[in-house]
Amino acid sequence: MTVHTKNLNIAEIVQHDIAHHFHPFTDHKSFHAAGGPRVMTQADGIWIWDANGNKLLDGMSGLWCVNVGYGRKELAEAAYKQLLDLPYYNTFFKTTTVPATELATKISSVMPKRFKHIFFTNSGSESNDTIVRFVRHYWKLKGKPYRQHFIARTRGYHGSTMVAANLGGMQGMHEQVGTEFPGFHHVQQPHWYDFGGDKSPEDFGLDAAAEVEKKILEVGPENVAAFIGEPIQGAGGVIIPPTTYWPEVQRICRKYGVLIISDEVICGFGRTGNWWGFETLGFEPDIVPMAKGLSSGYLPIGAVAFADHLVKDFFELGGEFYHGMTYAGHPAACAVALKNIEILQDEKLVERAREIGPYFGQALASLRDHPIVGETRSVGLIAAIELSNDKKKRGRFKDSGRVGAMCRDHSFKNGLIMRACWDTMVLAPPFVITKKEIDELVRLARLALDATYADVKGEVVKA
Ligand code: PXG
Repeated sequence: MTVHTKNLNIAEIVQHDIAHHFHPFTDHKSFHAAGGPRVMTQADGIWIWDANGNKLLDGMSGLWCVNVGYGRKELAEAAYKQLLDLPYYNTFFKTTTVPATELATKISSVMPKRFKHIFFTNSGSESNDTIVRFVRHYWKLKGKPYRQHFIARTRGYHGSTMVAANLGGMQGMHEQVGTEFPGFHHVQQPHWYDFGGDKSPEDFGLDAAAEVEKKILEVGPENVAAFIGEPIQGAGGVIIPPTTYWPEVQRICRKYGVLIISDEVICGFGRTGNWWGFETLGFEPDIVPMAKGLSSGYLPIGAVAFADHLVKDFFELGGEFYHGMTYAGHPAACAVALKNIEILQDEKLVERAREIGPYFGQALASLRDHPIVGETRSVGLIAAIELSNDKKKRGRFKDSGRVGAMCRDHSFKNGLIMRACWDTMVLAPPFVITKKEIDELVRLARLALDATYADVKGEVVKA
């Protein structure tokens, strides 16, 4: 791969960025004090280059999205062709475009049969906003206007619009917004490592599910509209629930007539080794928001799949749904997403994520002997490494997030992009990663752990 950065004035770009660019999820004071951004310029497969020519292994597929890997010409060509044919038309007023209709059909074809109708959005956040609007209206149509409350989990992430942030269980986000919206409730995340104590993971999974029932009873079953969860929490720290959790949550929701929303923005399109995280975790949702892997991040697009039993009544009784975004079903984004799904199918990349998953898991497990690694866990190609000051007791370093950030920075410096969720290091590499590249990823991760250990040695309890 030729890296063509010769004509870039990097110092000027950095200067302009500091002067004009307001970044998302960024503390600008410390960001600017540390010299501003690292400028990314090119990528291929699982590798990404910055403007200084440094080559990094992207262990995060961008932001959990570039599942088919970088440098896919077919995706660029699909966008180019569509932009020439018809760059834009809406899908509001009894019109459609070929890619929008074909993509709805394609998504439906890779889902369980009951999901025949797809609503398009531009992001995961918008998908979850769409769902709240749909569900609240749906229950009114069904003569149950009190069913307006949503139950979600702590450290769940469902996006950053106001409604999505309220569905999410990120305390920092709630505090900045001020008070939470009424009608959004949270129960504890099914995180055995931190909260399981002496219980077996299976028993803990049942107890965590029981929290959902407790909350339903507290809010009043007649008031609860839906339960939302990521099959595996992503931004919350790759929380893989015990196998007992989701089937029990499903049993409880069915008992009280509560709809189940499986947020597949990260897990969808093969990340866990099946097309959908709910298949891996063993439950059957009514509503499925998706984004990220839908287009492998090449263009922004999101969608929501609704099960037939909901759509039937909604279409029959609902009249006009007063909701939609200008770019929903954007033809170029749809053309790219369509091609992306074809690539997943033609190259059997979902099967690949499933087959290479155990190798990835074993390679990461080799890090368990490290003095600051408390646990490694993975499913398919999504994984976590827990940093611990006391391996035996599953202890945590003080000032949650401090040591994780150190490890992330060391990792970046050494050539591996690994993300820190507090003191949990997380990984979600592109599905095209090879065994040899997995070995390299783990070698680089160990270097980052070693460098972190050197910084915090004095805080670590000897095993
Ligand atoms: N649901 C889930 C499960 C997500 O992970 C969203 C919804 C929202 O999608 P949009 O497209 O609106 O961003 C997400 C997004 C992180 C991080 O730091 C994760 C996400 C977004 C930004 C940062 O890990 N996930």
